[in-house]
Amino acid sequence: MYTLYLSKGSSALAAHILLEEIGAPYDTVVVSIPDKAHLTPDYLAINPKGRVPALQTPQGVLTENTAILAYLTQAHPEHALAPTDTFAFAQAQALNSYISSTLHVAFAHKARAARWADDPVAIAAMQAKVAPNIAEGAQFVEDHLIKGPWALGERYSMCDPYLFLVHRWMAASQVELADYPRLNAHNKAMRARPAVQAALAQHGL
Ligand SMILES: N[C@@H](CCC(=O)N[C@@H](CS)C(=O)NCC(=O)O)C(=O)O
Repeated sequence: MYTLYLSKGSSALAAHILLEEIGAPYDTVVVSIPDKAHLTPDYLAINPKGRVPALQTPQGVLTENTAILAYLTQAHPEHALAPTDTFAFAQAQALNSYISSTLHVAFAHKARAARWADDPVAIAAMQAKVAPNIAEGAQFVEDHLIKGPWALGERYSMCDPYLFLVHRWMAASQVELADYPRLNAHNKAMRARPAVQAALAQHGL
């Protein structure tokens, strides 16, 4: 049994989709970021980083989307959610790492710019860079990383739920979506999957 700690609409959606795809028993605990529930002592006892997602597994708590996605994949090998070849697996990790360390961080400057500066002028300047930085990262994904129809090619993988978030960040940053046909096709294919629909419904999306 897994427990996924999530805030609705957050990046926890990626792990949530993967849990639905796998079909393993899980429950969820809503840790509402707007209500600052991620900063309460109860939640900090689970994830001292004060971030979501966190996944309670039979072996302990895991944090970081990249780690959770890879863990669920390897804990349920029967679903073949990642390549078994060492180099191909590393390539999958490279895509997820790019989403985590470049695109998610670029998007975080929208709501969390105060993490990097106190000066309101600097904060506004960083927020103005969100759309161009997301657009640039998405263009890199479009041109180099997404193989199509799924992130890694013909087979659905642990990268797809995470890539799904990129489209959400693009839309939320007013990036011109029409410029990204492969990401748009991926988004459409994702939305047709029952697991994605089930997870989105639980986030009220
Ligand atoms: N690198 C982390 C980032 C986690 C993260 O920042 N999550 C956001 C929600 S999408 C959060 O918890 N934000 C609360 C905050 O920044 O205080 C991961 O991929 O899991």
